[in-house]
Amino acid sequence: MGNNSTIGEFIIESQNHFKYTSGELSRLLSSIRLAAKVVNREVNKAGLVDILGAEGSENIQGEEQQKLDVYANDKFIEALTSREVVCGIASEENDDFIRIENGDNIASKYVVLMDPLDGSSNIDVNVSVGSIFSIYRRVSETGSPVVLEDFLQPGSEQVAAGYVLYGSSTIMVYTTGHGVNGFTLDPSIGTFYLSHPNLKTPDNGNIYSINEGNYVHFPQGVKDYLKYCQEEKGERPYTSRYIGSLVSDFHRNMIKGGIYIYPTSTKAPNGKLRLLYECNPIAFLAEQSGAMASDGYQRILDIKPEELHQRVPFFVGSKNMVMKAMEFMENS
Ligand code: P6P
Repeated sequence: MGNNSTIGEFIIESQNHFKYTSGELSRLLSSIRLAAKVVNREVNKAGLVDILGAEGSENIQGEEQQKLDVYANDKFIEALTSREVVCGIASEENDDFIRIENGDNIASKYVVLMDPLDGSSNIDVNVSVGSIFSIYRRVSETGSPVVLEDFLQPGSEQVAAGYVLYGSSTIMVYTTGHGVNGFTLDPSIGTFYLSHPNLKTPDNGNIYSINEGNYVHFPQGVKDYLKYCQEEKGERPYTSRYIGSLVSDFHRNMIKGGIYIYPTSTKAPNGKLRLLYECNPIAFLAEQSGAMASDGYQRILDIKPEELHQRVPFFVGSKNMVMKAMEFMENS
């Protein structure tokens, strides 16, 4: 595909990567694209909420003003449901998974897991936030109501995964297992254009992203790795960049090289990030861009999930940096 192709053209073109495709995955990705535009519009005017009506009051459409993560959740569910392309959805915002059984949805073969607005607490201070999604084929019988097992698949079974980053510009980055491509929104016409074809993470980098405020609570291996990054070797070899928004930190590290770590700590014995709709989709993108994703000891995509909202420690980014961090974890 040439540059300036739209995401719509790209999705259709890529359809021939899949044998016997019914176009269902293309329609699914297109519904995510639509939801991304709707959420983008609200995120970009979030600062005006106090002028337009704070949460709990009515907005100019007479609808009750919602918290943006609830709004984003509703819009993604609405877009996915109306296109009749998914039979089940699991979301960070919902305790249990949702069966989608209206119309042809129940006959669909895909389930979607998502964090509709990760890092939403950053919105009040105008820091970038992101939506993260992960797509699987259901494992239970087509046409029957989805079951928990459909959502508890290892990340290696993902059919597609991606994120939307609402940053200085809005970009949708996704993979269907054939590399990673980024599409930047031209808000003046509401179209995503191919801006980052075939994204590759540099094998090495000099950026580490971690909340050093938790240093005293980190495992020894993480402390040792940070000291390795900070020790003087002539000029300072590394720099620390931590936005507090996983999608933003991951996106920068994918382009520039770097490592993001959210380890276990005494405050978060299993880490903070969720395996199913944060770590697995980001890990799929990482591996498809030539990077690595681990829980400090094993490949994230090999972990067999036990529950919907389970947390895992997360080391993701440039291959040689993740391997070095894993070395320190192994030897601590
Ligand atoms: P902390 C946002 O809440 C998030 O899930 C990630 O986007 C971000 O990297 C991390 O948590 C920040 O967590 O504990 O450092 O504030």
